Amino acid sequence: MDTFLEVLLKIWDYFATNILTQPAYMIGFIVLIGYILERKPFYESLAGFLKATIGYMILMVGSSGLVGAFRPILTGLKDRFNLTATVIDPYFGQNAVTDGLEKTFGRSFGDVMVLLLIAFVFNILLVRFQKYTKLRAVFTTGNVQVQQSATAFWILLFCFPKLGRIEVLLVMGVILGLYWAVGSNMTVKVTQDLTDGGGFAIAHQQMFGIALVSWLADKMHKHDTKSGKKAKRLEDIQLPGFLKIFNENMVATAILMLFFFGIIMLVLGQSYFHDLYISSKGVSGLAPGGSFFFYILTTSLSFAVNLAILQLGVRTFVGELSESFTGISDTILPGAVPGIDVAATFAFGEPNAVTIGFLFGALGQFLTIGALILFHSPTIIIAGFIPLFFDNAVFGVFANKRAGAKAAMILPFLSGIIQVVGAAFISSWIGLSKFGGYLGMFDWDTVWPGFTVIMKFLGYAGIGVVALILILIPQLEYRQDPKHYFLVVEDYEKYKEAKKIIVKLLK
Ligand code: ASC
Repeated sequence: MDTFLEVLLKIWDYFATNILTQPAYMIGFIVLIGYILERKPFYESLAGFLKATIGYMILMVGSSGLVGAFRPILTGLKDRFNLTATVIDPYFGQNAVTDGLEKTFGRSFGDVMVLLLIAFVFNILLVRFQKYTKLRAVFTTGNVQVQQSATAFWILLFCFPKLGRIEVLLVMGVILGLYWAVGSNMTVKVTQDLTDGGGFAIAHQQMFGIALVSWLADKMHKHDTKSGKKAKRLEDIQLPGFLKIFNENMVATAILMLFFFGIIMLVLGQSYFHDLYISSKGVSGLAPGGSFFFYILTTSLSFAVNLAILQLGVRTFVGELSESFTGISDTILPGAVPGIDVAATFAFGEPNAVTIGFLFGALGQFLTIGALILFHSPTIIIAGFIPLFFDNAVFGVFANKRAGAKAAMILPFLSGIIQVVGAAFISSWIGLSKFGGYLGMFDWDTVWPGFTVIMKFLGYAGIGVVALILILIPQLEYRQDPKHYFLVVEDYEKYKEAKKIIVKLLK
């Protein structure tokens, strides 16, 4: 019996390490299985697998290109001003947990893969029993699942230090599995709206944020319509005179980023980038004798370059994914969509909304960080590139789509403030700030601190309360529009038709 279990665990471990936590292969295999279930010839299924995997790999080249180029610039501010600060970045957060677990709780977290198994299977079951749970999305973004597991593990130990190994795994399997299923389910409708029936949802770290931003944007839109104003989307604004050049996304991104990162890089100074060159062994930074001006220019322009790569990657795999997934949703998981990386949204909607969302989020974060320093907050936060960009840019995209340019500025700006305040509060309270990093993405600055408060103060009953809240959310969503709730994933064209009829009837 024991050896049988061991073999099973070994197989699982292999699957988790090589596929589940490597979203490119995860998406590739989902496409492969989908096509096989559709009874496509094997060579076509294989071609789909390759195209989807390559597309996702291209997306990751763009996204890690962005992170690699701009992370050192933002974290550089910490060294430049000798701050003892907590960097909000998922990878820094993961390192902080690994580093602090032994010292704080005398534990290590070797069970990540087992936890992923429990939560992933639970997520699939929740969708399989959709009739009762009303859940429609499967979380497939494994790289962020690992980061979230680490932080959730810490939070759980903070609330219940005495919890044993098995209990931790079970509680987390349930709570994280629910968070993944419920969170990505909340993005289903608005993502279908954005992508005109792209057939996927978001599985990332700001899913509640996307739902909230979309809800607020709809409110703003309603308010505008009521007061007779016609809100304009970014793409509809015709700028006069020389400002016309900003209508071209690559030009706008280049100029704005040159300005934004140019200032920060000048503040950091040339020698910082020379040192970076030495410490990174030439991977990044400014080589001796290189021109600082052109280094700044190249770095800033690489923003637009990587964004273009990222969009190419999304366009490569999204078509395959939505076509093949019907194989899965017609057979084993009816009414389901895959939840994928948030970066996929950047290939839809207005590209300038990505830049605007990022910049207004940065404004919100920087002002709030200034306030933390001014008021001598015990924890100072350093903006990390990933929360700054991936959260706020996506908020910009959804806000622009639903309510126009004004919403695409205001909502990411507010998010920037919330991110810093939320991260400062939770990371000091649970004791992670001491280890230099915190996950810091929107849901983890808002929803998870909320869960932590509930569990810390209600004890074990708090676990039940959190689970209950998560279980109720999709029920409430369903109740708002039972007729079209499943139609939106099953047949988006029909859904649009039905919705139009309703709008006409109302008129
Ligand atoms: C994250 C994280 C990444 C990026 C990536 C965006 O939260 O850990 O590596 O965002 O998923 O494409």
